[in-house]
Amino acid sequence: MFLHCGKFQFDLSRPLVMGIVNVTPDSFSDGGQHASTSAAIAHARQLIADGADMLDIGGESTRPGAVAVSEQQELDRVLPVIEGLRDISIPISIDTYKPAVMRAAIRAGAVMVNDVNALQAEGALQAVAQSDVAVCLMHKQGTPQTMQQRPAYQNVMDEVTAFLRERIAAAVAAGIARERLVIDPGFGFGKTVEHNLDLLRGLESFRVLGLPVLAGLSRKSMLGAVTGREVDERLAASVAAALIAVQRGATIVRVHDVRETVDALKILEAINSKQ
Ligand code: 8Y4
Repeated sequence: MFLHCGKFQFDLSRPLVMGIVNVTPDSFSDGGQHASTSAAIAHARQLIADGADMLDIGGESTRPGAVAVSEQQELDRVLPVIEGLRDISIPISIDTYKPAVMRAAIRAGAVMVNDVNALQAEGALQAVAQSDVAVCLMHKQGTPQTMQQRPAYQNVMDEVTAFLRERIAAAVAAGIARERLVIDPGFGFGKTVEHNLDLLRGLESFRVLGLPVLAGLSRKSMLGAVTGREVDERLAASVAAALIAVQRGATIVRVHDVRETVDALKILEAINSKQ
């Protein structure tokens, strides 16, 4: 399987590690815009050194309960970071659901849109269709503000699959070639621990949709629920979850801890590429 990402073309016979770069001032307190820009650029360069295959740059927290930021605020956060990374050799994904941010980020060099809203915003399908970038269509139930209040499904696998099927059809109808699409069950987005475990257990079933699967499990609360660990102590659980996801068919894993995840995937690769 291949993924067409602007000027990049990924061979997905080997799993890819997407490193998370957050550009949110709360991580860097009172240093102002410049401080968070340089910190994010430095972090991005470290993730590349650690072996990331791509970077996901986001300027709005989508954690449960997080507050929305304005379009201008988001642009002010992410554009200087994308521009500051012009010299890197790996692709940049922009984590946004806002069409204006998608367009500006693509103009600045992003080659993938990671949309937790699966291009449902007004103008989002068109923003991506009028470019040649890849897009990740993610499932969520509800909005980041309310999604963890009372997640409910008849059958989480079936409902997530049906939603992704519909968004794939919408993207293709808008003129986005299948070669540019990635799908994602959206771990933690309007799901209980049991729903998340069902999705990870059943991840192989998404194969029926015929598209590469991205899994984002890194440090998420389901790992805290299972291990009893706080968010900063979920490294081992995150690496384990990424490895399980890849063994069950994920071809991209979105992670904070790139170095450790790359090492784990090397062991899997070593046993799978038998002599
Ligand atoms: C600690 C740190 C605990 C981070 C929770 C979190 C996904 C995603 C996010 C995902 C795709 C997050 C932007 C949530 N998760 N994009 N984005 N897939 N495609 N929470 O699973 O990392 S943000």
